[in-house]
Amino acid sequence: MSELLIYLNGEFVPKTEAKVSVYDHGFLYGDGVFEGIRAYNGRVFKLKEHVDRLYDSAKAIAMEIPLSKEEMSEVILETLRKNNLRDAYIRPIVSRGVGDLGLDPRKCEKPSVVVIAQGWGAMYGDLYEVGLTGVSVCVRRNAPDALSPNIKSLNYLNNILAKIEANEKGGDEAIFLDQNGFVCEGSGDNIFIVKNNQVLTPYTISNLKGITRATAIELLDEMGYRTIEANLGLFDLYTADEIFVTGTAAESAPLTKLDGRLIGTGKPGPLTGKMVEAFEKITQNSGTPIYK
Ligand code: PXG
Repeated sequence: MSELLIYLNGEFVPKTEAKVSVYDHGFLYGDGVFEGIRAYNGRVFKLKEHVDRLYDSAKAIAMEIPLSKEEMSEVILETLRKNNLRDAYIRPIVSRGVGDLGLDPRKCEKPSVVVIAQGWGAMYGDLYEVGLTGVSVCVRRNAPDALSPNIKSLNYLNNILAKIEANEKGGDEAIFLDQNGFVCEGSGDNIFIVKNNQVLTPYTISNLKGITRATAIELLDEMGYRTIEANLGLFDLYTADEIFVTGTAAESAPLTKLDGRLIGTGKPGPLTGKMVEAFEKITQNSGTPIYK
């Protein structure tokens, strides 16, 4: 098999040659933004939404991406075509660019733009049937007035610390709380609970405005469930009938155990099952075609 081609600042280069400078502020400071996108069955799922969020993240860190949104979308599609991909994980990355050792972003002349696309299957494998084990972690989510969790920034240390803690405690996914003890999200996904036939999810002040979250809310709407945004505590999670998480990587996945408690029956619940099915259907049957 020939080497994967990566888009790097206007060119397609083989994976082993796709390199950025050690003076890039993405490397030095985590100064940049990224997206995680999936392609299913020859189509890119929610391409516009992901490109819009990439530009919103850039706006929030006062960085101007040197491509229009249309150009960025075309680069994403072209990266898939160059690698003959139909089912893929796509990672656009825009960093502040090459500067000097000082923090000042004014020293960085032009943002670096990278798009990686590679083949990818389900993240959690057979855990979709069994359900994930969650662990609420001690490390708190970045406060919105420190580093907004709405920014999909290259600085994912907060999430990585949560992941380390979850791994240490034998969980599949970390559940973040904020300084007030309200539930925020997972390390890479949003969270929903079902209780007495009502669906609830945290407000997005303390988490990423997930595109899968928005899709889930639409799908639930079509099933006759109006999702309520609320402040949720661990008590609400422990006593929920069902919990599921949503994300580009995780898709929609049941969470059946949390901090040693079984959630509901301890098996993926009926509404979660319907969500997993509906999500699979929409990803297989919608999106921007990669090939003409
Ligand atoms: N919260 C956080 C912190 C995320 O990083 C989501 C929620 C879900 O958002 P979307 O728009 O994808 O529904 C994310 C996105 C990984 C990985 O390797 C995770 C994400 C993206 C890319 C890779 O686990 N999560």
